[in-house]
Amino acid sequence: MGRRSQSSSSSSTAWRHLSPWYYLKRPARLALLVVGFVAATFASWDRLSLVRDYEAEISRLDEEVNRLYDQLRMAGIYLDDNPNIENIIKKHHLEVDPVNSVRREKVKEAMLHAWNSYVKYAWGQDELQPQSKNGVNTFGGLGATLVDSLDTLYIMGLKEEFKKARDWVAESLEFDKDYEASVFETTIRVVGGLLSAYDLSADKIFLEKARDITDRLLPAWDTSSGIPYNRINLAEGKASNPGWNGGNSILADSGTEQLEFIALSQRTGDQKYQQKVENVIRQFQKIFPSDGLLPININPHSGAVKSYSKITFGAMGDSFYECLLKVWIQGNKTESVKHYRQMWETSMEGLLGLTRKTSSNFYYVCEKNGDSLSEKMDELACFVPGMLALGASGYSPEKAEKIMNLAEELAWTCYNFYQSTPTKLAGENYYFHGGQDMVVGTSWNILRPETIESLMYLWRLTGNKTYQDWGWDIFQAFEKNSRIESGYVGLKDVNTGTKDDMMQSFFLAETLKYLYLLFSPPSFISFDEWVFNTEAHPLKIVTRHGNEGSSGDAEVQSTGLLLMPSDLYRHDKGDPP
Ligand code: DMJ
Repeated sequence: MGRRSQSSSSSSTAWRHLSPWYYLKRPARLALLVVGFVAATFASWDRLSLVRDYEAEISRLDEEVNRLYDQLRMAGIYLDDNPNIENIIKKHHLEVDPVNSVRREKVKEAMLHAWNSYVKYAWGQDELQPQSKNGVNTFGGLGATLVDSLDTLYIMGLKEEFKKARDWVAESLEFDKDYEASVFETTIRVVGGLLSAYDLSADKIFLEKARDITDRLLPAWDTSSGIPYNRINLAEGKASNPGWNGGNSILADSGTEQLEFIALSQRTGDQKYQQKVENVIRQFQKIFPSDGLLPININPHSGAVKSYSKITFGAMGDSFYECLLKVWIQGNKTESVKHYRQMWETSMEGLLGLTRKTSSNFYYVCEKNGDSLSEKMDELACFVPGMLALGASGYSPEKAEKIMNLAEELAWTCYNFYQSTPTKLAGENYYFHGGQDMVVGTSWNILRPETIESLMYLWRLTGNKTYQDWGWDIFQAFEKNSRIESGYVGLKDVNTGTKDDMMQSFFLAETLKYLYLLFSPPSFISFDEWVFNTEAHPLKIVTRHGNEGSSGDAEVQSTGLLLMPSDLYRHDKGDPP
């Protein structure tokens, strides 16, 4: 037989095994085939059901692990590489406080409610109008609420929400806007929010975006004195001051960018940001009065103050003083930043001079117009108790005690701004006519954070849990009056409880974050390692050596700076300083 007919005969032999007739003629083989088929079917079915069972078991265990992990977080314990709970408690000196755990969870739930409402109705826009269920671009369309919320989401362990926000930043956040942005608001919310997200997550996208927006802000510092204009067109780089202020720059708006710009220089290695803001402080030194109280209006060309303009620790003055202290802390309290502390201490003497007390012992900080005192205090000035408490430890023990006492007295006043109204929410400002007790002036409440902020500092720095209880009272008043189905709103009037239609981005950035920290162990985002900007964005303190010049002396340690989540939860000190 030829090769062709041989191969066709062997292939027909193989094919015959596929023919039913082959098996019908051979019953033994048919039986064997059926048994084999049934056995294989059972084996595969059994295997599939085993895989399904295992998968169900794994997912059940996963849920159990997550539940236990949440319980640990609620108890203030953050697992690192050592899962032995006894060791963790011992190592971190943690107190498991069930009251705090419950409170913290409630605050986290409030954040989720605010965040989910923003996601649903205003995703990517600056702020949510909860009653109208609309988004509005109050900051030029920079996703202000989203960027302001990044670190709060991270800190509260809301990983999926953080990831979604992070992807929006990477894919959709852009700054080429034909919009006159506030240099101050953009710095504290957007630059601060991005830098904080970078320090917490080590994700470089945040640093890139922070650098992009800051480069667009920089032309604002191109004035003859170097004191910045307060507004800038982000697309064109054209800077100016608003006409309503006579062309002047505002103190708080011009002197509060230091933390963010210094942090950016430290993280990029580019000194230009730091140089711009350090020059502003040098200019302020030239005009710094002996009581350390700068009027709120400054001419950016001559660098001179408008001497009869207002002096205040409230609106338009406030964060300048806070910034002086915090740059000193950010700079490791070294020689190169000593002048910030000196200026701050001088200003605190000025603050003592503005402080009065009512017949029923409420301390308050007055404002000054020219030579006359005005017995008015903004709720905005309620950051002062926290600032004093934070700065107290740099004084001699006797002076520190005096400063701490004043901090506690002022916090009592601020708490009573809330307690004294029918809604238990504070108005925007208060009058103390002739030393009489507080009377609400402007009666709105826009979900501001300052009192909560101070309570958080005071609780951490005194260990007195009363401050936590006060914070809880305020939180409950927000829940009662400000929470609606589609977010949180402010009140047009704290006497009647009439609601407004705005969820301010700082409610998520500051108010809820400070509340969460108020009920967390002090070692969590500790004051030894982090400094909070005026919008409550924690920036990591970078090692800075003692005697070098003021610029370029920071030790940029990318590996030390870039925190992974596990680093964030690794705490060495558990007690208040
Ligand atoms: C925030 O944007 C900042 O805290 C700023 O320093 C003052 N105003 C609001 C909150 O009230």
